[in-house]
Amino acid sequence: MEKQCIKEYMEMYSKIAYGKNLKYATKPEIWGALSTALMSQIVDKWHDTRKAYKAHKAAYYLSAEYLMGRALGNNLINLQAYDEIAELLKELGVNVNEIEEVEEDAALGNGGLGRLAACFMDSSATMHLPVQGYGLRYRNGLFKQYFKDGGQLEEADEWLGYGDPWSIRKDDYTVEVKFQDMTVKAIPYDVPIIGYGGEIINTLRLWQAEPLCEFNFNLFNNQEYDKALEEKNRTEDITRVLYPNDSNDQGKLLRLKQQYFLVSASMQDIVRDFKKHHGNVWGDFAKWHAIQLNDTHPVLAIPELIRILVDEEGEEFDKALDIARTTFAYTNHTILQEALEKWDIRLMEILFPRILQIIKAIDERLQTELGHKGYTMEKMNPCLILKDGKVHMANLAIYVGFALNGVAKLHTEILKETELHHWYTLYPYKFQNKTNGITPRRWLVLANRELAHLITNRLGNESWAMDLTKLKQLTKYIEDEGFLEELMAIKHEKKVQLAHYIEEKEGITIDPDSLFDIQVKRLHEYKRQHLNALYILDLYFRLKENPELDIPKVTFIFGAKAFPGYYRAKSIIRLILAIADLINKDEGVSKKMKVVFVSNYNVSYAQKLVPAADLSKQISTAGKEASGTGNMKLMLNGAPTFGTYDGANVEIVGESGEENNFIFGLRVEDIEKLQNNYNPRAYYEQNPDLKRVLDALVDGTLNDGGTGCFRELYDSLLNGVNWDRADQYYVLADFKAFKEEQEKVFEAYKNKKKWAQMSLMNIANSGVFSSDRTIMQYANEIWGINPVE
Ligand code: 9GP
Repeated sequence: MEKQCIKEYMEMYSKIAYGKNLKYATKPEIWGALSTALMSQIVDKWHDTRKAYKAHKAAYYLSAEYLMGRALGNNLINLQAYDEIAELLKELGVNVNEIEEVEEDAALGNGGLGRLAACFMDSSATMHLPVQGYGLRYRNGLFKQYFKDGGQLEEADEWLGYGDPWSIRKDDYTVEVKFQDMTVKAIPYDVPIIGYGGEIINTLRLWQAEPLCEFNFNLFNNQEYDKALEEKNRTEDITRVLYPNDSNDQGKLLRLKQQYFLVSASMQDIVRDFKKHHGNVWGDFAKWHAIQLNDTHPVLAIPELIRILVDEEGEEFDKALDIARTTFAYTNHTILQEALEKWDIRLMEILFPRILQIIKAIDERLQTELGHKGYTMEKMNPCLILKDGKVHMANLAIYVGFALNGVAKLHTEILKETELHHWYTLYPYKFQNKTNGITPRRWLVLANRELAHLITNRLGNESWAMDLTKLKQLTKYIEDEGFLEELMAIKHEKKVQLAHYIEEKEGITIDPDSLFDIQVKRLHEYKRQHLNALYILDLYFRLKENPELDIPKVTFIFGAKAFPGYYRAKSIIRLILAIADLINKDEGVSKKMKVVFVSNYNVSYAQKLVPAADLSKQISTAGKEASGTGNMKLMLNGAPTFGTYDGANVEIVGESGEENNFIFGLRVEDIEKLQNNYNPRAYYEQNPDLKRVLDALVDGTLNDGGTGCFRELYDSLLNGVNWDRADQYYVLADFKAFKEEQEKVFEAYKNKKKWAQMSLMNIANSGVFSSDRTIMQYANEIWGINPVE
């Protein structure tokens, strides 16, 4: 990277874009100028990458979510120019961290699924794989979270406030997307995905919805101003936010519109590109393209491709279906019914009747095939795409797709043996496992530069960042006191940095010498943040009774967004905030423990939290967490897992050893046995500590701001609410085991050397959880694509 060149570009850009000399530029302006300068440096390589890919089969990743986080720091790492640019900024009188901090996160996702997509983009480029991402450019992301009067509130995320130097609008690749009642433009914004080393630059293409016509001139002239802009607003709503509230038909229609908008634009783009390079030899389509459907959100791509082939290219329906059957593969990321989408047939009829017609034709083929196999209607039922007035998206993906994968070994087993057993008996060869992974560049090289330096020093070079299994070599330091001390000094430094940030952002003082016990992830009952909260409350009561209780000083840290319409998730946030308030204000107890719920948890916050964690809390109900990826990030940064035998925790423990983690609670098979006669009230009655904390929800100990939501939560655990069974996620059943395991944590933490060794064993054995490994498995075992030189 030519430092001088970058500087000159920044000076010029500052004059053109901001009308001022660079030395007067504000921090956001410096960020804009630097980012644009870097873009100018990569454009040729980006172009070369595209050219090199033309002769190869490519994979396309279709996803409603990409949780990218900030671009600048990560791109500097991948360009291996971080230190150089830091120096340049120093010459300009600013610190690189301050410039990184002004960037808003591109939070175009909700949780693990979206962050996985982002890690896959990074790994594809790093492994030189021809993979292109397709997604939506939500102008206002998901939402920003803040706390007021003890609860979560949401506001629009204006992440584009300082502009978007990290994408290029490509008007010449615009396509039109047609709905029954309107036609809109899909404008691509291309985001460069810089592979580590900077040689390969892949593309993430994000579509933005825009109207065919800015406003209706005649209506405006007639002074009907709102009406004149109606079409524009209706169009822009399509890519305004991720997961708009779908509690009524209007909301459902908007979500469906979003999904079709994404897939129609992407399929038109792929077909256009295919025709340009291969003419209309449709029989070759799957030789050149594999399309991965990330969960059910992009499954409409299947009928859309068929529609294009039949209606626009004149292919026969069965031929088009065959092409689809060799092109699409589907990843399942959850077994929770709420996330396995089923859309009302009547809504599809309103928006795109032709697509519905195609889905019906596919369903007929399915029924015929099953009929030939001797299936009765009853046996067919679980596989049907159309039933009960709904379109079952996962069934469509599984029937047409040539492969379907789960995201951790346990999850894939559950799919085969239980959730999708009916499909497994039909097509066992379609089922695969691809255990998730995370990119070591963002989650170690960037987020924990101190630890990355230590590793590079000891291993002799940086090649571990491209082959994470090399971390295994660190096990040779297991008895090396000097190394262990250095490791713990880095952990302490990261805790100091986090403590400063939390002080500044949340106004809460925490002690870096305390044990940082961290649970960060989406808020959901199955993830059981409330189990952690109930334990903390129990510890509070015990400390009140006995201030001398022999535990190390501890800070419990949470970070999570609750979906705006998910009432009980919001109650759990309120509960944790109330517990934090009670404890942090208690002069005596707060000397021993504190509780912090950080606001607006996002990728950038995670980059600060993950390296500072002493303990990684992964306590989902066994069988419910498909994989988890936060667990891998925390492991890579040296935090032992405190978790249930669920998702990828199983594999984490398998790699680093049970003795280096804290595993507790019911396993899948225990829950299977328990489920038919589970009586949470028995646990409540037999365990006085559990009774005490649950009673605290309703006896006035905790303030729920007059909402009544703690009572509702209490009822959900003990009595069941509406038609739901009491304590569906076995919180009460696991409380005792949780508590016993946490005691073991406190005991282990007292032995500093032992703890450092546990931490080291986690780092050293995390290599398999690199998303480079995962993406190579997708490439080899599903897509049939190869790295390109
Ligand atoms: O809940 C899963 C999480 O366990 C997994 O790690 C992640 C990536 O595979 O996907 C999450 N699923 C969703 O966000 C929705 O299906």
